[in-house]
Amino acid sequence: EADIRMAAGAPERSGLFLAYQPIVDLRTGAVRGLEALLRWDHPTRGTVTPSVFVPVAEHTGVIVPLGRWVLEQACTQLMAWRTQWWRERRQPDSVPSVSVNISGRQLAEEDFVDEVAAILQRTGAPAGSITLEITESVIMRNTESSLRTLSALKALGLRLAIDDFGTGYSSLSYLQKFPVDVLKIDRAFVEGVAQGGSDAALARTIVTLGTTLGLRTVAEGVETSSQQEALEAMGCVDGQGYLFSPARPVDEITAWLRVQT
Ligand code: G
Ligand code: G
Ligand code: MN
Ligand code: NA
Repeated sequence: EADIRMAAGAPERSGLFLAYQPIVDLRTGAVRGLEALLRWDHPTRGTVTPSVFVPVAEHTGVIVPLGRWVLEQACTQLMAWRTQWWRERRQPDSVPSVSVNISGRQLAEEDFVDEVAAILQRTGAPAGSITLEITESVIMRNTESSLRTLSALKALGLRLAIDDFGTGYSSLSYLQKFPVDVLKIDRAFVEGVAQGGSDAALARTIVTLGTTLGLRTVAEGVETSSQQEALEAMGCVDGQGYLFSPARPVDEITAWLRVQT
């Protein structure tokens, strides 16, 4: 706990960095986006996974400054790619959009929307190329204030995704009210999607719901081509998972992007 508290105060010097996992078109493999995921090369404990330190950062509240740093890093990286792509091929817009995970603690901060606006302004990142991922359970925890905050973020031009969809007891009438663009189908449903049982039925229901509401659906945790084919057959357009690529550090993902875009 003391470790993450210290690290959040000086993220770069403490070995925290962002890795990026591609989100691709399930049919063509074309890159649709990149999800920024925190990694921590701990000086003595090796690589610590975010499923260990993110909950601690949330519990202690240091996720607020840390999350701000993550967003600024991701926006800065997006601009670095756009500059590179402009120099090399005059096509900054072919750089895919970047997704950033936002924790409930950040969303609940009174000045969250102002902070996001300030980061966009400082980095020059186009709002339309940034997607904020918020879990379904966080959104549903306080629907009225979520609705207000999400609407303000939407007004800045950001894209919004509901993360881990299907696990957080959404009321469908609320879903229609929220100004979201993307539903991310939780990995738990993707796992059994090729077996045709209840996972498949639930995944199909989410895709249909997304289509009905005019939202994109992204399947998370796609590991096999039979999952990919089953999802495609359901009408799910985008996917993300080890089948395509794990999250990779900037240098590696930049090399990968050069080939893919
Ligand atoms: O990358 P990995 O699968 O190990 O991520 C584990 C968990 O940590 C996931 O739930 C992911 O959403 C979360 N996570 C990773 N990076 C961030 C981040 O920058 N901010 C927040 N709030 N959560 C993150
Ligand atoms: O909770 P969130 O969806 O933001 O986090 C994504 C998490 O899923 C990260 O920890 C990432 O490393 C992990 N992940 C990404 N692709 C796969 C996959 O194909 N299989 C599994 N098991 N995990 C994955
Ligand atoms: Mn996510
Ligand atoms: Na998720």
